[in-house]
Amino acid sequence: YTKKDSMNSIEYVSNFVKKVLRNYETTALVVDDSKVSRNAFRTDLEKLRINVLEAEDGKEALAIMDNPDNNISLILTDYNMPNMDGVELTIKLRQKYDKDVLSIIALSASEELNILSDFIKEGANDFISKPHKFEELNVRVHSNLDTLELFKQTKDLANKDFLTGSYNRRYFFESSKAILNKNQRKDKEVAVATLDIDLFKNVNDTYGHDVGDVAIQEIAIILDKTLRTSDLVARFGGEEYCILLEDISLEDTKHLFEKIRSNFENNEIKVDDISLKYTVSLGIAYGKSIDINALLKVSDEALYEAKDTGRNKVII
Ligand code: GH3
Ligand code: MG
Ligand code: MG
Ligand code: MG
Repeated sequence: YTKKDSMNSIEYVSNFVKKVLRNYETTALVVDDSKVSRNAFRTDLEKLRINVLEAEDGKEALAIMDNPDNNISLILTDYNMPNMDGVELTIKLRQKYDKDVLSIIALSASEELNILSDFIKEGANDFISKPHKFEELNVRVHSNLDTLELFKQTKDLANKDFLTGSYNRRYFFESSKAILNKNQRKDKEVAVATLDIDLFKNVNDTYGHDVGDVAIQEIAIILDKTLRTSDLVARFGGEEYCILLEDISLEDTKHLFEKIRSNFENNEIKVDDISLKYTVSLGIAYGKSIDINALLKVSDEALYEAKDTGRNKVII
């Protein structure tokens, strides 16, 4: 890491720490038929605190990639390997993983330099010549991880809401398509919920807009605690959230949203010396449908009924 003149030492240390933490969460896959070569890359990647998995050919590499638990964001691949060479592997990888989620670095001995243009043409991001120097590996790996991070930041800016960090309405509509398609194929029901804070204007009027903002942020926290990471949750506007659930029975849907409603009722938010409580109303649509707008219309009508009949309730 080189220190830029404009950076003070605290910024420098904090950037350094951020990179080390990022590397701890990064898993690289080294694909090479030579054990000696795999070891050489493993040793240096581990010096950078990056987790390393190994594959001795393209087929094994694809199998390791297929397991989402491995969560690989960086592949270093040799060219000459039995069964499937590195360029073929790159072609296969790019059919499934775009450059925003996976960086591919080609490894090549100098006599194979003509191979590099094939690698890049098929979607490799970068190359390192073999035998490698630690400093070259260091800078190329970090520049690739920086690019992946930039992609993630850009996607978050487009998909997430600034106040709460929750997904936004645009992302909800976009992601709901694949979920509804999948459940239509499986002939399964889905649940869509619209959640809205009760009498939220009172919170703003009594405590001010800043405290109101904290109350909205609390929705994200409570939903995060109660729902699965695979559930689609988005802030739709002001103090309104929408949720799309799959693989859930009608009974479990009722229980889950009743629990969420009571979690809000029993929750106390502390902002400085203010302590406040609020309730929410929920409208739920449950059934087989491929049309997100139709589902939202039903959940919205149920929400209005909940508001009309006293608030702090779930209508399904
Ligand atoms: P109801 O129980 O019928 O939902 O009553 P309500 O007062 O919650 O009514 P409504 O949903 O229409 O009010 C939403 C209020 O939320 C109005 C608006 O001032 C406020 N609001 C919208 N976005 C934000 C925000 O980002 N921050 C804060 N603090 N307030 C917001
Ligand atoms: Mg080889
Ligand atoms: Mg409201
Ligand atoms: Mg509202």
